[in-house]
Amino acid sequence: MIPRRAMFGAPLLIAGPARAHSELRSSEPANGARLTSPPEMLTLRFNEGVWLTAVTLHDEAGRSVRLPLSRDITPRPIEQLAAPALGTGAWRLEWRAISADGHPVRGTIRFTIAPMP
Ligand SMILES: [Cu+2]
Repeated sequence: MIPRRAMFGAPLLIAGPARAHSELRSSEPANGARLTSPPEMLTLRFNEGVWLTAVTLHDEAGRSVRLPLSRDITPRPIEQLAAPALGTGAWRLEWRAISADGHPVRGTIRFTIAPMP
């Protein structure tokens, strides 16, 4: 005889997350990078195909620019975007995507542009 509690708990186990959210594996610029010249491209590499929904760059003064994204609906593990002209200083790239499991995921990459003294 299966205890009543075990039977009750079983569906919860089955309904639990079958897989984890998609993750950002690496980026260029990398988080924490110090660049001596502005990047021409911004690259995000995920562990699996995702639907990128927003990429925004924020400068130290609070200004931000939202990058245009591909209208292609194919999920992609690697996204390469042309960078707008970025000045020196600290930048924060915020990205949002729909994970392969259908859930929203987001992250932040910080980098600094500082020409060689
Ligand atoms: Cu999820």
